[in-house]
Amino acid sequence: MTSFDTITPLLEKQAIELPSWAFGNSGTRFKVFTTPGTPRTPEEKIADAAKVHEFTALAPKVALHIPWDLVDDFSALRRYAEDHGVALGTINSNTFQDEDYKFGSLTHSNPVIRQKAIDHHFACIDVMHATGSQDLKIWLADGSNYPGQQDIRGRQDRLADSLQQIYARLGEEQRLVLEYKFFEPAFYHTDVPDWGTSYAQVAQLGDQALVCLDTGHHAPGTNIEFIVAQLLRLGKLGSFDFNSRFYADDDLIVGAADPFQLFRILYEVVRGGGLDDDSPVAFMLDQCHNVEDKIPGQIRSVLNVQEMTARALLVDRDALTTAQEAGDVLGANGILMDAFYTDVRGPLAAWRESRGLPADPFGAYLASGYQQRIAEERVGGTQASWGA
Ligand code: LRH
Ligand code: MN
Ligand code: MN
Repeated sequence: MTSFDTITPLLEKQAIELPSWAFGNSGTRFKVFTTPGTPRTPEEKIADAAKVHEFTALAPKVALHIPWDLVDDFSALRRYAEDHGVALGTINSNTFQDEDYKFGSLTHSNPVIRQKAIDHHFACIDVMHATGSQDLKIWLADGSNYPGQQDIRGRQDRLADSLQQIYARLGEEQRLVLEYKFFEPAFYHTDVPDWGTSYAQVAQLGDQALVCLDTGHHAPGTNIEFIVAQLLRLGKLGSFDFNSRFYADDDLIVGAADPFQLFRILYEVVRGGGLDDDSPVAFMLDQCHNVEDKIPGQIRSVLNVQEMTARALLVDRDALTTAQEAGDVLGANGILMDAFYTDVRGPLAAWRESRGLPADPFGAYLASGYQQRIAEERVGGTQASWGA
């Protein structure tokens, strides 16, 4: 197996973007439980995200959701983030909480409503210029509930036109990433339900348009690592929204439900050059912490990604290729499983200490007193999303 020392230069460069909404209260349509110390402003969310980076050195960027993180002065928010040791990352648009979008946004048949949705994305691009963000992430709730309710073909055409207009507004360094999700909130058809549709739409736009893969957005049993391999092969994997699921879009801690799946995904990332310096892939979390404390939840998440990345990097790829080409079925499988079963927690802890970080970032955070301080200081936290 590859030795741990040889993989640390790659691990050192690992960067995982945190979603601002992971720090707010969230829940299901049944109840949003509150957590003491929950941020009340975008600034407080950023301050909490910065703590995750301080203890792990893994999370140098914070993604924003507009309008959840709307502020008067995004340049000032950028400076605030930088003062806290982090940068602002992906700007996520939101066309799913406005009455006007009941029957769609970028796909809507009413030109006034469709223009409103396009204009929202123009406003997001303006925000990106102020925040220094690279990516505009678009996820659409657009779809229908009943066969015959909508012209699904016409909606694809309008989507293509809307995306074209948004794409034309991007700056040279900016990118559009189109996220797909197979269902919810629409239950019959969704306008961007799968990687193929996202790929077909972004391929028409140009090099600055790529696919976003949210690990929670597939039907049960989907071979997600195959999609990762294919999109990397096509040069169109722009970003990940990491989380884990047992049933639907559960938004649980990445690596919690199925660590082996996370390993397999990260192996294909490594295999496909997704960790290389010139890789287009941005790694992001998209999670909600409904019942657990949010900052420790995010720390656990980035550590899970780091651990599985380390294991994926430990795969002896030369030996694997030899076994694969020799038709050695069990030998090849054994080589992959050897890396998966390697406990990297000890070497990772020692390596962290050698870089001046806590060996146990999770424990160090809990002992730091920050959680108690914010619980005392902050009263009346905000809700992260659409949970109520
Ligand atoms: C949709 C989604 C998308 C949204 C986020 C809050 O399910 O994954 O990325 O922006 O949740
Ligand atoms: Mn997502
Ligand atoms: Mn989702």
